[in-house]
Amino acid sequence: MEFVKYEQKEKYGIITIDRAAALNALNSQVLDELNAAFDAVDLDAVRCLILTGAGEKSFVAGADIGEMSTLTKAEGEAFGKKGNDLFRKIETFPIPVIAAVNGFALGGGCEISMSCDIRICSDNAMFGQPEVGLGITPGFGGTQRLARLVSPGMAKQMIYTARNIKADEALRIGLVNAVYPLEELLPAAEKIAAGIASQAPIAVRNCKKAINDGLEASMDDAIVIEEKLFGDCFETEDQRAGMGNFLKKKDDPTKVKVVDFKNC
Ligand code: CO8
Repeated sequence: MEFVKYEQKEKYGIITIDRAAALNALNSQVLDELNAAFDAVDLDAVRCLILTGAGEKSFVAGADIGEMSTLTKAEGEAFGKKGNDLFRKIETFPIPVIAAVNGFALGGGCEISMSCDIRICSDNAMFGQPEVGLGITPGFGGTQRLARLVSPGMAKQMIYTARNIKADEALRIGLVNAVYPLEELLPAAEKIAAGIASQAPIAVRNCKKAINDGLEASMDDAIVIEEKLFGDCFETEDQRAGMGNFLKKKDDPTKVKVVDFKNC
């Protein structure tokens, strides 16, 4: 692949968008390569993914404006669908995906980060949905995910004004979980990924599915979704081993595991 790199590190993998000449902007080729990279992940070995951008300036500076500039209505819809299909694949990917946002996350860049389970960023990160300034709407899910992740009012202000926000503001409104100096961002993402990968993998997958599916359902239906996925865990070795270890005091139950987001 030309613009997407993949590295597997023990039980987690790192997908890097590497199109430095255009600040990692998403053209059709990048979207196709990302799609292929997710399809190629060995889900028997890998329990968590990190998505990041190459370089020190930009995570993803948006969809490729040059490519979009000549699209017809039908082509615009098709391009939107290409991005949306990929982002939905990321959102519903069986294992957690952490966005390590290392700089600009504008337009499609903010949108792809929002399709990930967890967002952390560097202190030079900048988030925004500048589309209305270009005469378009956010087309890769931004109108939907931003309103759900922060609040409709904050999403509307960001989208209608096309103003970008810095890392500290993204943290304040809950768009990211933590902010790090740039050089500490990837190590922090790897620490989180390794921490997730050390947990019972089927339980983690079931949690992702329960949270995602439940958020799209009524509370009555959502708790049934949770009950089913909870019940499924009782057919796993991990449940027997995990509870057995506790009962045999193999895992010191007095060891309280409390951390803040930045250090977990
Ligand atoms: N598309 C294409 N090329 C880009 C993009 C982009 N989004 N962003 C940056 N580049 C290119 C620049 O053209 C430039 O290339 P070159 O060196 O050949 O001139 C190179 O990257 C470096 O960029 P700058 O020189 O502009 O770097 P600066 O540090 O001065 O500025 C910015 C950085 C502020 C990020 C600036 O590049 C910028 O404003 N970029 C555009 C940001 C933007 O508006 N993004 C949103 C795009 S729209 C979108 O994402 C819609 C998603 C939904 C699509 C649905 C379709 C139906």
